[in-house]
Amino acid sequence: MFQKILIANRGEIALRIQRTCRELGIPTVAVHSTIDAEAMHVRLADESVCIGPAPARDSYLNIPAILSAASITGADAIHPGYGFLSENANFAEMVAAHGLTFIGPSPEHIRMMGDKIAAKAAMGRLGVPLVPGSDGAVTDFAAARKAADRIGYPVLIKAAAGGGGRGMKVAPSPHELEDALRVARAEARAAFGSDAVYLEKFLDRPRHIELQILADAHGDVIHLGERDCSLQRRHQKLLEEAGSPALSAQQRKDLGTKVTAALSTLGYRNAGTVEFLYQDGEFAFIEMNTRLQVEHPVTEMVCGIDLVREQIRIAAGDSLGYRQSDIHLSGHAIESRITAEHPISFVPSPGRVSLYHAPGGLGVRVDSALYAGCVVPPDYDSLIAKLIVHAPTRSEAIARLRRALDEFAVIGIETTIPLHRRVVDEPSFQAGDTTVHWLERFVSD
Ligand code: MV4
Repeated sequence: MFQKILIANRGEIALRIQRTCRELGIPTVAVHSTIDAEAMHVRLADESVCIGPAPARDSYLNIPAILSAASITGADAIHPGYGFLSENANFAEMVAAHGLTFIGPSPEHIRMMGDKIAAKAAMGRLGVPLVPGSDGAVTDFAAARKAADRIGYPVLIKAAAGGGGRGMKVAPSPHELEDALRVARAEARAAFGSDAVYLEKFLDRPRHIELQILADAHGDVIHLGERDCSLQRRHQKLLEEAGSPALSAQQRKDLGTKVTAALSTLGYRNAGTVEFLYQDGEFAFIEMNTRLQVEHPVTEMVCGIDLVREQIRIAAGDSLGYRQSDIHLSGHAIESRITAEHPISFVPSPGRVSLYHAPGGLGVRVDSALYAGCVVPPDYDSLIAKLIVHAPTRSEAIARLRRALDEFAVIGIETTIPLHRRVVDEPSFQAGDTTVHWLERFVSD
Protein backbone atom coordinates (compact mmCIF):
# COMPACT_ATOMS: atom_id res chain seq x y z
CA MET A 1 0.00 0.00 0.00
CA PHE A 2 1.06 3.60 -0.52
CA GLN A 3 3.10 5.41 2.14
CA LYS A 4 1.77 8.88 1.38
CA ILE A 5 -0.74 10.25 -1.14
CA LEU A 6 -0.58 13.72 -2.68
CA ILE A 7 -4.04 15.05 -3.57
CA ALA A 8 -3.75 17.28 -6.65
CA ASN A 9 -7.02 19.12 -6.12
CA ARG A 10 -8.92 21.49 -3.82
CA GLY A 11 -12.31 21.99 -2.19
CA GLU A 12 -14.77 19.27 -1.32
CA ILE A 13 -13.13 16.57 -3.46
CA ALA A 14 -9.70 17.09 -1.85
CA LEU A 15 -11.40 16.64 1.56
CA ARG A 16 -13.34 13.63 0.28
CA ILE A 17 -10.11 11.89 -0.75
CA GLN A 18 -8.36 12.84 2.52
CA ARG A 19 -11.15 11.24 4.53
CA THR A 20 -10.66 7.88 2.84
CA CYS A 21 -6.87 8.10 3.11
CA ARG A 22 -7.25 8.70 6.84
CA GLU A 23 -9.46 5.64 7.22
CA LEU A 24 -6.84 3.60 5.32
CA GLY A 25 -4.07 5.00 7.58
CA ILE A 26 -2.33 6.76 4.67
CA PRO A 27 -0.93 10.27 5.34
CA THR A 28 -1.91 12.96 2.82
CA VAL A 29 -0.23 15.95 1.22
CA ALA A 30 -2.45 18.88 0.23
CA VAL A 31 -1.37 21.25 -2.51
CA HIS A 32 -2.84 24.73 -2.73
CA SER A 33 -2.67 28.08 -4.47
CA THR A 34 -1.85 31.25 -2.53
CA ILE A 35 -5.55 32.20 -2.35
CA ASP A 36 -6.37 28.78 -0.81
CA ALA A 37 -3.83 29.01 2.04
CA GLU A 38 -6.61 28.90 4.66
CA ALA A 39 -8.85 26.46 2.81
CA MET A 40 -10.28 23.45 4.65
CA HIS A 41 -8.41 20.93 2.48
CA VAL A 42 -5.15 22.55 3.62
CA ARG A 43 -6.16 22.80 7.28
CA LEU A 44 -7.10 19.12 7.53
CA ALA A 45 -4.19 17.62 5.55
CA ASP A 46 -1.18 16.08 7.27
CA GLU A 47 1.15 18.28 5.19
CA SER A 48 0.63 21.02 2.64
CA VAL A 49 2.64 22.67 -0.11
CA CYS A 50 1.89 25.96 -1.87
CA ILE A 51 2.19 25.32 -5.62
CA GLY A 52 1.56 28.77 -7.08
CA PRO A 53 -0.70 31.81 -7.48
CA ALA A 54 -4.50 31.76 -7.71
CA PRO A 55 -5.03 31.16 -11.46
CA ALA A 56 -5.47 27.39 -11.91
CA ARG A 57 -2.98 27.25 -14.78
CA ASP A 58 -0.28 28.49 -12.37
CA SER A 59 -1.22 26.18 -9.47
CA TYR A 60 -3.67 23.24 -9.74
CA LEU A 61 -2.66 22.74 -13.40
CA ASN A 62 1.04 23.40 -12.77
CA ILE A 63 2.53 19.95 -13.40
CA PRO A 64 6.19 20.73 -12.47
CA ALA A 65 5.06 22.34 -9.18
CA ILE A 66 2.86 19.36 -8.31
CA LEU A 67 5.58 16.81 -9.12
CA SER A 68 8.07 18.84 -7.05
CA ALA A 69 5.62 18.89 -4.13
CA ALA A 70 5.35 15.09 -4.34
CA SER A 71 9.11 14.72 -4.44
CA ILE A 72 9.79 17.11 -1.52
CA THR A 73 7.21 15.43 0.72
CA GLY A 74 8.03 11.84 -0.27
CA ALA A 75 4.56 11.02 -1.61
CA ASP A 76 4.47 7.82 -3.67
CA ALA A 77 1.06 8.27 -5.31
CA ILE A 78 -1.06 11.13 -6.66
CA HIS A 79 -4.86 11.28 -6.65
CA PRO A 80 -6.05 13.87 -9.19
CA GLY A 81 -9.71 14.14 -8.05
CA TYR A 82 -11.98 15.47 -10.83
CA GLY A 83 -11.41 18.37 -13.22
CA PHE A 84 -7.91 19.94 -13.33
CA LEU A 85 -5.38 17.20 -14.32
CA SER A 86 -7.66 14.20 -13.78
CA GLU A 87 -8.08 13.36 -17.48
CA ASN A 88 -4.71 14.59 -18.70
CA ALA A 89 -2.90 11.58 -20.18
CA ASN A 90 0.41 13.47 -20.34
CA PHE A 91 0.19 14.18 -16.60
CA ALA A 92 -0.54 10.50 -15.85
CA GLU A 93 2.52 9.61 -17.94
CA MET A 94 4.75 12.14 -16.16
CA VAL A 95 3.60 10.90 -12.74
CA ALA A 96 4.71 7.38 -13.72
CA ALA A 97 7.96 8.66 -15.23
CA HIS A 98 8.77 10.17 -11.82
CA GLY A 99 8.37 6.77 -10.19
CA LEU A 100 4.99 7.64 -8.66
CA THR A 101 1.60 5.96 -9.05
CA PHE A 102 -1.23 7.85 -10.73
CA ILE A 103 -4.45 6.84 -8.99
CA GLY A 104 -6.54 6.37 -12.10
CA PRO A 105 -6.53 4.56 -15.45
CA SER A 106 -3.51 4.09 -17.73
CA PRO A 107 -2.47 7.06 -19.92
CA GLU A 108 -3.46 4.98 -22.97
CA HIS A 109 -7.04 4.57 -21.76
CA ILE A 110 -7.32 8.23 -20.75
CA ARG A 111 -6.08 9.20 -24.22
CA MET A 112 -8.40 6.78 -26.03
CA MET A 113 -11.51 7.99 -24.18
CA GLY A 114 -10.44 11.64 -24.61
CA ASP A 115 -10.82 11.10 -28.36
CA LYS A 116 -14.61 10.69 -28.67
CA ILE A 117 -14.28 9.12 -32.15
CA ALA A 118 -11.80 6.49 -30.91
CA ALA A 119 -13.95 5.86 -27.81
CA LYS A 120 -17.09 5.28 -29.90
CA ALA A 121 -15.24 3.02 -32.33
CA ALA A 122 -13.80 0.90 -29.52
CA MET A 123 -17.06 0.58 -27.58
CA GLY A 124 -19.11 -0.08 -30.74
CA ARG A 125 -16.71 -2.81 -31.87
CA LEU A 126 -17.15 -4.47 -28.46
CA GLY A 127 -20.95 -4.58 -28.65
CA VAL A 128 -21.96 -1.45 -26.72
CA PRO A 129 -24.95 0.26 -28.44
CA LEU A 130 -24.14 3.59 -30.14
CA VAL A 131 -26.07 6.58 -31.44
CA PRO A 132 -26.29 6.07 -35.23
CA GLY A 133 -23.56 8.24 -36.70
CA SER A 134 -20.73 8.77 -39.17
CA ASP A 135 -18.13 6.08 -39.42
CA GLY A 136 -15.35 8.09 -37.76
CA ALA A 137 -14.37 11.68 -38.56
CA VAL A 138 -15.95 13.69 -41.38
CA THR A 139 -13.44 15.99 -43.06
CA ASP A 140 -15.40 17.52 -45.92
CA PHE A 141 -18.93 18.50 -46.90
CA ALA A 142 -19.35 15.63 -49.41
CA ALA A 143 -18.58 13.03 -46.74
CA ALA A 144 -20.82 14.80 -44.22
CA ARG A 145 -23.67 14.93 -46.75
CA LYS A 146 -23.36 11.24 -47.49
CA ALA A 147 -23.23 10.29 -43.78
CA ALA A 148 -26.15 12.59 -42.86
CA ASP A 149 -28.35 11.18 -45.67
CA ARG A 150 -27.74 7.71 -44.30
CA ILE A 151 -28.27 8.71 -40.61
CA GLY A 152 -31.32 10.89 -41.26
CA TYR A 153 -31.93 14.49 -40.14
CA PRO A 154 -31.62 16.27 -37.80
CA VAL A 155 -27.93 15.47 -37.29
CA LEU A 156 -25.61 16.72 -34.57
CA ILE A 157 -22.00 17.66 -35.35
CA LYS A 158 -19.65 16.98 -32.43
CA ALA A 159 -15.95 17.69 -31.89
CA ALA A 160 -13.74 14.60 -31.45
CA ALA A 161 -11.82 16.41 -28.71
CA GLY A 162 -14.99 17.90 -27.19
CA GLY A 163 -17.21 16.28 -24.63
CA GLY A 164 -19.39 17.66 -21.92
CA GLY A 165 -21.38 19.50 -24.57
CA ARG A 166 -18.64 21.75 -25.88
CA GLY A 167 -18.44 22.19 -29.63
CA MET A 168 -21.79 20.78 -30.78
CA LYS A 169 -23.90 22.05 -33.72
CA VAL A 170 -27.29 20.82 -34.95
CA ALA A 171 -28.10 20.63 -38.64
CA PRO A 172 -31.91 20.31 -38.93
CA SER A 173 -31.81 19.62 -42.70
CA PRO A 174 -29.34 19.35 -45.63
CA HIS A 175 -29.57 23.15 -46.20
CA GLU A 176 -27.94 23.93 -42.87
CA LEU A 177 -25.32 21.17 -43.03
CA GLU A 178 -22.54 22.99 -44.88
CA ASP A 179 -22.64 26.08 -42.63
CA ALA A 180 -22.99 23.99 -39.46
CA LEU A 181 -19.99 21.88 -40.48
CA ARG A 182 -17.83 24.92 -41.18
CA VAL A 183 -18.77 26.62 -37.89
CA ALA A 184 -18.35 23.41 -35.85
CA ARG A 185 -14.89 22.76 -37.31
CA ALA A 186 -13.74 26.34 -36.76
CA GLU A 187 -15.00 26.29 -33.16
CA ALA A 188 -13.40 22.90 -32.50
CA ARG A 189 -10.07 24.14 -33.85
CA ALA A 190 -10.22 27.29 -31.69
CA ALA A 191 -11.32 25.44 -28.52
CA PHE A 192 -9.34 22.19 -28.74
CA GLY A 193 -6.63 22.74 -31.36
CA SER A 194 -8.19 20.01 -33.53
CA ASP A 195 -10.97 20.39 -36.09
CA ALA A 196 -11.82 16.68 -36.16
CA VAL A 197 -15.63 16.34 -36.00
CA TYR A 198 -18.15 13.51 -36.37
CA LEU A 199 -21.89 13.24 -36.97
CA GLU A 200 -24.64 11.66 -34.92
CA LYS A 201 -28.38 11.35 -35.25
CA PHE A 202 -29.78 14.14 -33.04
CA LEU A 203 -31.98 12.75 -30.28
CA ASP A 204 -34.51 15.42 -29.29
CA ARG A 205 -35.51 14.39 -25.75
CA PRO A 206 -32.93 12.04 -24.23
CA ARG A 207 -32.17 11.31 -20.61
CA HIS A 208 -28.53 11.29 -19.52
CA ILE A 209 -27.80 7.98 -17.83
CA GLU A 210 -24.31 6.87 -16.84
CA LEU A 211 -22.95 3.60 -15.51
CA GLN A 212 -20.31 3.50 -12.74
CA ILE A 213 -17.70 0.82 -13.20
CA LEU A 214 -14.69 -0.47 -11.25
CA ALA A 215 -11.95 -2.54 -12.85
CA ASP A 216 -8.93 -4.04 -11.12
CA ALA A 217 -5.48 -4.78 -12.52
CA HIS A 218 -6.33 -8.50 -12.74
CA GLY A 219 -9.06 -8.13 -15.40
CA ASP A 220 -12.11 -8.13 -13.12
CA VAL A 221 -14.71 -5.50 -14.05
CA ILE A 222 -17.95 -4.81 -12.19
CA HIS A 223 -20.59 -2.09 -12.35
CA LEU A 224 -22.29 -0.32 -9.47
CA GLY A 225 -25.48 0.65 -11.25
CA GLU A 226 -26.42 3.83 -13.03
CA ARG A 227 -26.88 7.49 -12.21
CA ASP A 228 -29.49 9.64 -13.88
CA CYS A 229 -27.98 13.08 -14.53
CA SER A 230 -30.68 14.52 -16.74
CA LEU A 231 -31.13 17.71 -14.69
CA GLN A 232 -28.55 19.99 -16.27
CA ARG A 233 -28.29 23.60 -17.37
CA ARG A 234 -25.70 24.61 -19.95
CA HIS A 235 -24.06 21.21 -19.46
CA GLN A 236 -23.64 21.85 -15.73
CA LYS A 237 -25.38 19.18 -13.69
CA LEU A 238 -27.71 20.39 -10.95
CA LEU A 239 -29.02 17.17 -9.41
CA GLU A 240 -28.19 13.47 -9.87
CA GLU A 241 -29.91 10.28 -8.75
CA ALA A 242 -29.10 6.59 -8.28
CA GLY A 243 -30.89 4.70 -9.75
CA SER A 244 -32.65 6.24 -12.66
CA PRO A 245 -36.43 6.58 -12.28
CA ALA A 246 -36.65 5.45 -15.94
CA LEU A 247 -34.88 2.08 -15.76
CA SER A 248 -35.95 -1.42 -14.82
CA ALA A 249 -33.69 -3.91 -13.02
CA GLN A 250 -33.52 -5.96 -16.22
CA GLN A 251 -32.38 -2.98 -18.32
CA ARG A 252 -29.70 -2.19 -15.71
CA LYS A 253 -28.49 -5.77 -15.77
CA ASP A 254 -28.37 -5.97 -19.58
CA LEU A 255 -26.51 -2.69 -19.91
CA GLY A 256 -24.10 -3.65 -17.13
CA THR A 257 -23.31 -6.99 -18.78
CA LYS A 258 -22.46 -5.35 -22.14
CA VAL A 259 -20.38 -2.55 -20.65
CA THR A 260 -18.34 -4.64 -18.20
CA ALA A 261 -17.56 -7.17 -20.96
CA ALA A 262 -16.35 -4.38 -23.27
CA LEU A 263 -14.14 -2.75 -20.63
CA SER A 264 -12.71 -6.10 -19.65
CA THR A 265 -11.66 -6.69 -23.27
CA LEU A 266 -10.14 -3.21 -23.41
CA GLY A 267 -8.12 -3.97 -20.28
CA TYR A 268 -9.48 -0.86 -18.56
CA ARG A 269 -8.36 -0.34 -14.96
CA ASN A 270 -9.60 1.79 -12.02
CA ALA A 271 -12.91 3.68 -11.77
CA GLY A 272 -14.76 4.93 -14.82
CA THR A 273 -18.13 6.18 -15.97
CA VAL A 274 -19.75 5.20 -19.24
CA GLU A 275 -22.26 7.82 -20.45
CA PHE A 276 -25.40 7.07 -22.43
CA LEU A 277 -28.31 8.90 -23.90
CA TYR A 278 -31.56 7.05 -23.21
CA GLN A 279 -34.65 7.66 -25.31
CA ASP A 280 -37.62 5.49 -26.37
CA GLY A 281 -36.33 2.52 -24.37
CA GLU A 282 -32.90 2.47 -26.03
CA PHE A 283 -29.40 3.28 -24.78
CA ALA A 284 -26.76 4.91 -26.93
CA PHE A 285 -23.16 5.30 -25.74
CA ILE A 286 -21.78 8.83 -26.12
CA GLU A 287 -18.63 9.21 -23.99
CA MET A 288 -16.58 7.63 -21.23
CA ASN A 289 -15.12 9.58 -18.31
CA THR A 290 -11.89 8.17 -16.94
CA ARG A 291 -12.06 9.92 -13.57
CA LEU A 292 -13.91 9.90 -10.27
CA GLN A 293 -17.01 12.03 -10.91
CA VAL A 294 -18.54 14.82 -8.85
CA GLU A 295 -21.73 12.78 -8.42
CA HIS A 296 -20.01 9.54 -7.27
CA PRO A 297 -21.59 9.79 -3.76
CA VAL A 298 -25.07 8.80 -4.97
CA THR A 299 -23.59 5.51 -6.17
CA GLU A 300 -21.73 5.06 -2.87
CA MET A 301 -24.96 5.55 -0.93
CA VAL A 302 -26.87 2.85 -2.84
CA CYS A 303 -24.08 0.26 -3.03
CA GLY A 304 -22.26 0.92 0.27
CA ILE A 305 -18.83 0.96 -1.40
CA ASP A 306 -16.26 3.74 -0.90
CA LEU A 307 -15.21 4.48 -4.49
CA VAL A 308 -12.08 6.39 -3.48
CA ARG A 309 -10.95 3.44 -1.35
CA GLU A 310 -11.46 1.15 -4.33
CA GLN A 311 -9.51 3.52 -6.60
CA ILE A 312 -6.59 3.52 -4.18
CA ARG A 313 -6.63 -0.27 -3.70
CA ILE A 314 -6.83 -0.88 -7.45
CA ALA A 315 -3.93 1.52 -8.11
CA ALA A 316 -1.90 -0.35 -5.48
CA GLY A 317 -2.52 -3.61 -7.39
CA ASP A 318 -5.10 -5.16 -5.02
CA SER A 319 -7.87 -7.23 -6.53
CA LEU A 320 -11.48 -6.11 -6.08
CA GLY A 321 -12.17 -9.10 -3.82
CA TYR A 322 -15.88 -9.24 -4.70
CA ARG A 323 -17.93 -10.08 -7.76
CA GLN A 324 -20.91 -8.57 -9.56
CA SER A 325 -23.18 -10.96 -7.63
CA ASP A 326 -21.91 -9.43 -4.36
CA ILE A 327 -23.15 -5.95 -5.38
CA HIS A 328 -26.58 -5.07 -3.97
CA LEU A 329 -28.13 -1.73 -4.80
CA SER A 330 -30.34 -0.58 -1.99
CA GLY A 331 -32.78 2.32 -1.82
CA HIS A 332 -32.52 5.59 -3.70
CA ALA A 333 -29.99 8.45 -3.45
CA ILE A 334 -30.17 12.03 -4.72
CA GLU A 335 -27.42 14.66 -4.82
CA SER A 336 -28.07 18.40 -4.97
CA ARG A 337 -25.07 20.33 -6.27
CA ILE A 338 -25.01 23.64 -4.47
CA THR A 339 -23.01 26.39 -6.16
CA ALA A 340 -22.06 29.95 -5.21
CA GLU A 341 -24.33 31.49 -7.82
CA HIS A 342 -27.49 33.56 -7.81
CA PRO A 343 -30.39 31.03 -7.87
CA ILE A 344 -32.20 32.78 -10.76
CA SER A 345 -29.58 34.71 -12.76
CA PHE A 346 -26.72 32.22 -12.13
CA VAL A 347 -24.32 35.15 -11.71
CA PRO A 348 -21.28 33.87 -9.70
CA SER A 349 -21.28 34.93 -6.06
CA PRO A 350 -17.82 34.49 -4.52
CA GLY A 351 -17.08 36.05 -1.13
CA ARG A 352 -16.95 35.42 2.60
CA VAL A 353 -19.34 32.94 4.20
CA SER A 354 -20.43 34.58 7.45
CA LEU A 355 -22.58 31.72 8.72
CA TYR A 356 -22.56 28.04 7.77
CA HIS A 357 -24.90 25.37 9.10
CA ALA A 358 -25.05 21.98 7.35
CA PRO A 359 -28.07 19.68 7.65
CA GLY A 360 -27.83 16.27 9.33
CA GLY A 361 -29.94 13.36 10.46
CA LEU A 362 -30.66 9.92 9.05
CA GLY A 363 -29.67 9.42 5.42
CA VAL A 364 -28.09 12.87 4.98
CA ARG A 365 -24.52 13.43 3.80
CA VAL A 366 -22.85 16.76 3.07
CA ASP A 367 -19.58 16.85 1.11
CA SER A 368 -18.24 20.40 1.42
CA ALA A 369 -15.07 22.29 2.32
CA LEU A 370 -17.00 25.33 3.60
CA TYR A 371 -16.78 26.67 7.17
CA ALA A 372 -18.09 29.81 8.86
CA GLY A 373 -15.69 32.61 7.95
CA CYS A 374 -14.19 30.93 4.88
CA VAL A 375 -13.81 32.77 1.59
CA VAL A 376 -15.08 31.32 -1.71
CA PRO A 377 -12.53 32.59 -4.25
CA PRO A 378 -13.66 33.73 -7.72
CA ASP A 379 -10.93 31.73 -9.46
CA TYR A 380 -12.39 28.20 -9.55
CA ASP A 381 -15.52 26.15 -10.12
CA SER A 382 -18.48 27.52 -8.14
CA LEU A 383 -19.42 24.18 -6.49
CA ILE A 384 -19.45 24.74 -2.70
CA ALA A 385 -21.39 21.78 -1.32
CA LYS A 386 -22.98 18.51 -2.34
CA LEU A 387 -26.02 17.52 -0.33
CA ILE A 388 -26.63 13.79 -0.70
CA VAL A 389 -29.66 12.00 0.72
CA HIS A 390 -30.44 8.29 0.86
CA ALA A 391 -33.79 6.66 1.66
CA PRO A 392 -35.58 3.37 0.92
CA THR A 393 -37.63 4.81 -1.96
CA ARG A 394 -37.37 7.73 -4.38
CA SER A 395 -40.33 9.57 -2.87
CA GLU A 396 -38.84 9.25 0.62
CA ALA A 397 -35.49 10.48 -0.72
CA ILE A 398 -37.24 13.54 -2.21
CA ALA A 399 -38.96 14.28 1.13
CA ARG A 400 -35.63 13.91 2.91
CA LEU A 401 -33.91 16.21 0.41
CA ARG A 402 -36.64 18.83 0.93
CA ARG A 403 -36.17 18.61 4.70
CA ALA A 404 -32.36 18.80 4.47
CA LEU A 405 -32.47 21.78 2.06
CA ASP A 406 -34.63 23.62 4.60
CA GLU A 407 -32.00 23.03 7.32
CA PHE A 408 -29.10 24.19 5.14
CA ALA A 409 -27.91 27.73 5.92
CA VAL A 410 -25.14 29.46 3.96
CA ILE A 411 -25.11 33.21 4.68
CA GLY A 412 -22.89 35.87 3.09
CA ILE A 413 -22.96 34.62 -0.51
CA GLU A 414 -25.75 33.72 -2.92
CA THR A 415 -26.29 29.98 -3.45
CA THR A 416 -28.53 27.76 -5.56
CA ILE A 417 -30.27 26.28 -2.47
CA PRO A 418 -33.52 28.17 -3.29
CA LEU A 419 -33.49 26.72 -6.83
CA HIS A 420 -33.12 23.19 -5.43
CA ARG A 421 -36.12 23.80 -3.16
CA ARG A 422 -38.22 24.78 -6.19
CA VAL A 423 -37.07 21.74 -8.20
CA VAL A 424 -37.94 19.18 -5.50
CA ASP A 425 -41.43 20.73 -5.17
CA GLU A 426 -42.15 20.40 -8.88
CA PRO A 427 -44.68 17.63 -9.71
CA SER A 428 -43.00 16.57 -12.99
CA PHE A 429 -39.68 16.14 -11.16
CA GLN A 430 -41.43 14.16 -8.44
CA ALA A 431 -42.93 11.95 -11.16
CA GLY A 432 -39.45 11.34 -12.61
CA ASP A 433 -40.70 12.72 -15.90
CA THR A 434 -37.59 14.59 -17.08
CA THR A 435 -35.16 14.81 -20.00
CA VAL A 436 -31.92 16.77 -20.46
CA HIS A 437 -34.07 19.76 -21.51
CA TRP A 438 -36.30 19.81 -18.41
CA LEU A 439 -34.20 22.16 -16.27
CA GLU A 440 -33.62 24.84 -18.93
CA ARG A 441 -37.38 25.01 -19.51
CA PHE A 442 -37.98 25.08 -15.76
CA VAL A 443 -35.61 27.99 -15.09
CA SER A 444 -36.86 30.02 -18.08
CA ASP A 445 -40.54 29.78 -16.95
C1 MV4 B 1 -26.44 14.43 -27.89
C2 MV4 B 1 -27.75 14.95 -27.76
C3 MV4 B 1 -28.68 14.55 -28.68
N1 MV4 B 1 -28.33 13.70 -29.67
N2 MV4 B 1 -26.16 13.58 -28.88
C4 MV4 B 1 -24.38 17.09 -24.55
C5 MV4 B 1 -23.26 16.75 -23.65
C6 MV4 B 1 -22.55 15.64 -24.27
N3 MV4 B 1 -22.04 14.77 -23.25
C7 MV4 B 1 -23.54 14.99 -25.16
N4 MV4 B 1 -24.64 15.90 -25.27
C8 MV4 B 1 -25.71 15.61 -26.04
N5 MV4 B 1 -25.47 14.75 -27.05
C9 MV4 B 1 -27.10 13.23 -29.74
N6 MV4 B 1 -26.77 12.40 -30.74
C10 MV4 B 1 -28.02 15.82 -26.70
C11 MV4 B 1 -26.99 16.16 -25.84
C12 MV4 B 1 -27.35 17.06 -24.78
C13 MV4 B 1 -27.20 16.69 -23.47
C14 MV4 B 1 -26.70 15.45 -23.11
C15 MV4 B 1 -26.54 15.09 -21.80
C16 MV4 B 1 -26.91 15.98 -20.81
C17 MV4 B 1 -27.43 17.21 -21.12
C18 MV4 B 1 -27.58 17.58 -22.45
C19 MV4 B 1 -28.11 18.82 -22.76
C20 MV4 B 1 -28.24 19.18 -24.06
C21 MV4 B 1 -27.86 18.31 -25.06
